[in-house]
Amino acid sequence: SRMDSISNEKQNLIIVSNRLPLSVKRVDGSFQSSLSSGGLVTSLAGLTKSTQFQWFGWPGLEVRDLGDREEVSQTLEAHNAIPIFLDSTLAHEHYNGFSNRILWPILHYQSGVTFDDTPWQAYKRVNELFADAIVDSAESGTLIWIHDYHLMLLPELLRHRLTQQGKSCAIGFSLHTPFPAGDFWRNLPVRKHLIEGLLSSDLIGFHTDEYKQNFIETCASLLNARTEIPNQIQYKNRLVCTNKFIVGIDPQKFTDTLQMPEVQDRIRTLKERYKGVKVIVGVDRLDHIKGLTQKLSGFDAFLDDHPELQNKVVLIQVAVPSREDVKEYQDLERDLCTMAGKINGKHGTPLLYMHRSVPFAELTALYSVADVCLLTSTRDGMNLVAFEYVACQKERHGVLVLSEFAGASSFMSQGSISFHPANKTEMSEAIFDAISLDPAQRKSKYEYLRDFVNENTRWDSICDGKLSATNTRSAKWGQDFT
Ligand code: ADQ
Repeated sequence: SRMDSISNEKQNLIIVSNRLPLSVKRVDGSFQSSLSSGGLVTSLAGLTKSTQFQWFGWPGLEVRDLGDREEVSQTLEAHNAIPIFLDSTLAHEHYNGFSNRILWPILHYQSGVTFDDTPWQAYKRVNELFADAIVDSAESGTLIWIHDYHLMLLPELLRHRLTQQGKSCAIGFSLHTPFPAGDFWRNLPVRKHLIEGLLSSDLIGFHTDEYKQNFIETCASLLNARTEIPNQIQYKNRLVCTNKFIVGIDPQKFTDTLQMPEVQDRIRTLKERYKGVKVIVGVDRLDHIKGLTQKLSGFDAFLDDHPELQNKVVLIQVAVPSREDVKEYQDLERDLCTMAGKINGKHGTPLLYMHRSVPFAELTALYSVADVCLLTSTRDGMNLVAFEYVACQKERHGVLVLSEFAGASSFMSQGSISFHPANKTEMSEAIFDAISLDPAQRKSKYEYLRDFVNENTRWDSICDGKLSATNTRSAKWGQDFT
């Protein structure tokens, strides 16, 4: 029956990420869940439309009482989400201590990271707890798709447990960050453990060829793995495939939202407010890698270079709060506030700096009225905001000004204006070029980007292929699971 086939499908795919796509909150003694935000959730949102799966992850809060845990599990069950409970100290050390303060900066080429054993032990422990929680739900043939840098040891820990239980499962791993080049990875004292952890996967996916190649070279130099066959790594009798998979968005979700009457109203209001003014938009999690201090300096330089444009340009910057428990992120927020104040004091008030999340409808309205989208990442796995801006520019043909260090730049540079984020003169020129492009040039750039965004939606091709990997091995991702 249909129900049978759905529940069979459900058995076939397990997705794992540190955080569940739903955040759970305690409200008046009971539990409520809501959709989390961020790149990973956006990138997998499309899956929920087409595919049945179970999603394992941390629910985002500490739940000690067994009865409460049962209640949280039931709340999440309706969304196929399965919570892995962690006590708050352990979760904090794993997430903030190791993942965000040590691993994240190294993956993004930031130097000056201090290693500490306590968070490392927590990282290992959390990966073990994830493996323990998942192994019993998997059956032979289940495809297990693990996401991101918080869980790099999980493929090995899970493989070990599965083998002990006599289960044979394909394990895929997707990294959502860059993987650094050369010997940068050596900055991490536990560099070998993490690479070995990953190499129990059958397939490791990266956003770009560059990250993939960096990883393969690190496996060769650090572990003496054999890498002469392109895209393959042979290590300890295992054959691991690697590939590039373009993570995209669901552009339809944006075009549909733009049609909503309240969004149209909002667009009219914004157009009225910024009549005769060029609107530049930026939307970023408040994170060092997004190059927000560089963005504000570059904008400041641009205003210095073009006094004739005073009151004719505005930068609307949404800085979405992120990792607020980490000191480096608190410091960055303070610096940005100071810079924003100085720019507004010096040049009239050309900068609208918002340190908050904005509702989705407001986000699409902003994208839609902006003449330019300015993204200044110093390093960035992909950057989905670039895709989202394009999805909202059907009428205006606005210009994407995109740092050459965003992964997206390796696909979108032809349709955008690229620049080096550390060079504020270059950034100033890029902004000026963007607002000066004539309609024909804008149209041709826009069409290039539109086609790219529409052709690479939500990993659909991967997901379809992935599912069939256990059955027909016919599609793209299926072929990669050999
Ligand atoms: P992020 O660093 O979070 O993702 P990005 O790819 O730009 O960066 O995705 C951010 C997402 O958050 C976008 O989809 C955006 O719409 C959403 N968002 C922004 N503001 C929001 C708000 N106010 N409320 C809700 N959602 C909001 C990481 C990597 C990236 C990589 C992605 C996907 O750092 O490089 O592209 O994962 O792999």
